[in-house]
Amino acid sequence: MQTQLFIDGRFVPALSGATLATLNPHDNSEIAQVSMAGREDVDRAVAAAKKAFPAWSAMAAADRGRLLLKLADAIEANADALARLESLDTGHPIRDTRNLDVPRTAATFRYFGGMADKVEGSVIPVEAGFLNYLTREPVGVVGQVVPWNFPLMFTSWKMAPALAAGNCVVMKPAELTPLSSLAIAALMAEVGFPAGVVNVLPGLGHVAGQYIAEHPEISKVAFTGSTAVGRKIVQASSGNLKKVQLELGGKGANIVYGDANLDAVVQGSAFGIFHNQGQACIAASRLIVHESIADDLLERFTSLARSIRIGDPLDPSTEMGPLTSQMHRDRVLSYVDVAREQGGRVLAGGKAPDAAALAKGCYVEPTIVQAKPTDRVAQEEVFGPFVTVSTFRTDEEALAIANGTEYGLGAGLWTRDLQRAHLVARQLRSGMVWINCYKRVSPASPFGGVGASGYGREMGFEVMREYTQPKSVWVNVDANIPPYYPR
Ligand code: TAP
Repeated sequence: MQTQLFIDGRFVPALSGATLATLNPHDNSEIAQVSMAGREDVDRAVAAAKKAFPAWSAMAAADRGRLLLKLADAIEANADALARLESLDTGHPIRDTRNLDVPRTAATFRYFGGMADKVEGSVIPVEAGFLNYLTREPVGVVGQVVPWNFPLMFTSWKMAPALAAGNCVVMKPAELTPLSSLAIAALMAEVGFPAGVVNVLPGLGHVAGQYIAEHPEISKVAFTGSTAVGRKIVQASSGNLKKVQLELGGKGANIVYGDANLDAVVQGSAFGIFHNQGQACIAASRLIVHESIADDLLERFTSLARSIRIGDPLDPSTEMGPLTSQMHRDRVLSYVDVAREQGGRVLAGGKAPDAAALAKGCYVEPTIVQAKPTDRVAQEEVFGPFVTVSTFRTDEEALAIANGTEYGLGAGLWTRDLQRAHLVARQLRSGMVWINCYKRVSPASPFGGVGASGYGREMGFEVMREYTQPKSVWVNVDANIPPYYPR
C-alpha cells in the first residue's frame, strides 16, 4: 500500500514531512498515515507535469491510448486488492466495490484508451480561396480535485479523458480517502506511464486543493464536490483565468406516476438512494409520488429499507456499510432533527443501528422521511441514506416539485405512458434523466448538471471538449485571391 505523494513517477514524502491518518469507517481504527502535500509539493508536481507535457502531448494518440488500455488490464488483474482497499478506506460494501467500482474504473480507462485517437478536428466552409481547419489541442497541466464518496471511480473519471487528450495531471484525492488513487498511481508507474504525466497529491482541501485551483501554471481545474467549495474553486481560478469544470451536488427528484410498475420502482429507488449509503451526487434523494399509489408504495419501500443488511463493508453479505466519516455521519443524523423541527415524519430509520458490533463505526440506518417539498431536508443535499417523500396530484405539480431546488444534476421518473415520459424528460431542469430506471452511468454517456450542480460534462465525447481547446487555422490556398481585405 502506497502512502506517500506520487510526484514525477516516484513515491516521495511531503517536503514538510506532514502525514495524516486515514481511518476505517467501520470502527474508526487507523489504516495508515498518509503524506499530506503542502504548497511546495504542489509546485514540485506542477513542475514535473510541465516538464512531461511536451513529449506526452506530442506522442501518437494511439500510443497514449495503449497505455490507458494497459492500465485497465492492470486494474482488472488487481481487482480484489483494489476492491478491498476501497472498501476499507470508504466503507463501501465489498460486493459493490468488487462488482461496480472496480469494473467501472477499468471500463473508464478502457473507454478513453479507445477514445485517444478519435478526437478529430474539422474543416470549416469559409470564403473562397481559404482553407480553415480546426484542431483540438490539449490544455496543458490540469489540476483535479476529487471527493471521498467514489475515490477510485472518480480517479478514472478525472484522469482518463485528461490523459487521452494529451494533458498532464496533478490530482488531489480527498483527505479522508487517498488510498485508491495512490494505488492507481502505482499501477500507472508499473505499466509504463512516463514520469510526471500523472502526479497524485493527498492533502488538505484548503491547502493543496486551494493552491491547485490558484496555481498560475495550471491551465484547467476539474472539481467534484460540494457547491460551496465549487464556488471557492471558481474564485481561486480567476488569477490566471484557468478553464473550470464543476461537478457539484444534487437533490435528485424521483417521480413516480400512478401507472408505474411499483416492483421496479421500489427496487430502483432503493438502489437510487441507499447504494453507497446515499453518498452520491446523483442519489435519488426526493421521492415524489402520485397520491393514488402513495400508501402502497411507501409500505413496500419502508419494508425494503428495513430489510437492508447493514454491516462490516468487508463482509460479502453486507448491503450497506458505514458513512465515510464520523463527522459526516453526525451531519446526516442532524438532518433528522431538522426534519422533525419542520413537521417531518420519520417513516424508517432516523438513527444509528442498535447492533453493538457497529457501535464504533459511522453507521446510519436507511432513513425515509415524509416532508414538504419546501422543507430544508427536501432542499439541501444530505448526502446520506436519507430520502424525503412527498405526494402530488397533477403532473404540473410533480414537475414544479422536481424543478423546485437550486440543483439540477440527475432526475428520474417512472411511468408506462411513453408520451408523458418524454415530455417530462424534456421539462426537467437536470443534466441527466432516467426513465423507468435510476442512476445509470456509462463512460460513453455525458455526466454533469446545471444550476448549483455545476457546469461542464464528464464522460463521452463531451468531456474531450473540456480537456482540449480548439485551434482555428486559416490557409490562403488561392494565389489569385488577395491574402488581405481589399482597401
Ligand atoms: P468538499 O469539501 O467539497 O470536498 C471535495 C474535495 O474538495 C476534497 O478533496 C476537499 O479536500 C477539497 N477541498 C475542500 N476545500 C477546498 C478548497 N478551498 N479548495 C480546493 N479544494 C478544496 O466536500 P466534503 O466536505 O467532503 O463534503 C461536504 C458536502 O459536499 C457533502 O455533505 C455533500 O453534500 C457534498 N459532496 C458532494 C459530492 C459530489 S460527488 N458532488 C462529493 C462529496 C461531497 P479535503 O478532503 O481535504 O476536504
